[in-house]
Amino acid sequence: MNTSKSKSAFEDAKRYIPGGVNSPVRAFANVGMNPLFIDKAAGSKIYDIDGNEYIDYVGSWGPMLLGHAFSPVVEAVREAACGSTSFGAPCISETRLAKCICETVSCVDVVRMVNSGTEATMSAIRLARGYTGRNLIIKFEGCYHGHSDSLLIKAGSGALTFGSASSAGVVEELAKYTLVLPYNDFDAVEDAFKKFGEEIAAVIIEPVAGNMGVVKPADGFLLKIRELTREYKSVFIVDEVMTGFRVSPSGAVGLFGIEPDIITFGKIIGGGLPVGAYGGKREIMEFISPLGPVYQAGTLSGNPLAMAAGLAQLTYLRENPQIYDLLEESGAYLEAGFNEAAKTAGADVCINRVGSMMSVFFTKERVEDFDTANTSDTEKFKIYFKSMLNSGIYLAPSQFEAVFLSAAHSRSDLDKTIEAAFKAMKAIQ
Ligand code: KE4
Repeated sequence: MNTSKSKSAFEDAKRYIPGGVNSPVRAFANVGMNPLFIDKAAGSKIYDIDGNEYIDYVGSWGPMLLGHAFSPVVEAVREAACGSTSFGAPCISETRLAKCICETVSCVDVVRMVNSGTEATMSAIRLARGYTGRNLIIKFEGCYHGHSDSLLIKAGSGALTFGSASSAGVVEELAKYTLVLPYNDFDAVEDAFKKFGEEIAAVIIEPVAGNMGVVKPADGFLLKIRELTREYKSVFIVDEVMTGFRVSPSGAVGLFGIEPDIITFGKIIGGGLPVGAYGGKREIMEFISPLGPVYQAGTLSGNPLAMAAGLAQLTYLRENPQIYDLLEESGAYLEAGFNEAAKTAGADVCINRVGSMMSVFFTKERVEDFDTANTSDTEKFKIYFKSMLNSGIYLAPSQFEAVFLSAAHSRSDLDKTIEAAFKAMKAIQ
């Protein structure tokens, strides 16, 4: 694969952009390679500036559920752009997208648009603290909720000890208000509420983790959190930035039958344009300005182009619910093919999948939390990643991310991907 143009583009980018990228994971550091610079994409395919074609399983990290350059989305953006790109004033498309979300996700009475998943979760945390008058929040190890200070926190030294900053620049005094618990650990959550319950403003969780690789919630784990947050009057925040409108028509809350107080959204609801959102019970959401005392704002929140793109994508999904059956079929087909490839090569893998999001871990263990995810052999992942890329398969450049399928991935795309997996699994042995 000739990638010389990408190589020089990366050198050029590094002259003007820190690390040459606008988001760290894109730098391909986790796989020890230079990143590919992308020229264009259509359907399930992505093309780098050297003209190489790949089957894309990053899908812009989730938004491209219907594939790249999906024409209803492109047309909607094109039409909106002709009426200016931003007003900084209310427009009907904001109401239309909000209505679509509220009608599709029953536990959302009202929803506020922002510009990223980070803004959505940051605002939800502030709202929960303002609504309860409490300071403590609980998150789970391995879950990523964007880069706001209260959420860039790693687990404390011992069980039930408060977190410490996982990034430079996060004030340690703030980190102490975040408790980081093991994902799927019922006892840890119960102990935390027994010890701190009256002080806990909120629990935030990825209902299907995608940022330690894909890890499913243990049966009853989300409901246990719902019970405890209700008992102690804490706010239950479910972060559906990745899973929303992906793992079912009404996301993970629909799939698992849970009723959180607040849900955060992103990615798919923007159709590839910058959109985040947080919504939930009216009683809580009305604490947000201009109605209530919790301030939150944004120059480009509800941007007409982003609203048009999100509305086009969500409308198509609502009108074509059979897409979710297709995504499940494709996901199951890919999972079976990868397991067959690993078995044939004698490679130890754990494959976790929920619908159209999947991860391959190179370990004998069942991956059920951050610790078991970290038993994966990341050197083997690098070899697997490079082999797949050389076969024309574009995966997320990190063990701790997910493969994202779209409705545009054809059976022949999947067969080509599985064939590449047979080669990659042999390469790691
Ligand atoms: P953004 O601020 O990146 O739009 O969203 C943050 C976020 C919040 N919650 C969840 C569950 C998320 O997965 C994310 C962002 N996801 C990563 C991919 N694992 C974005 C990729 C990147 O950082 O470049």
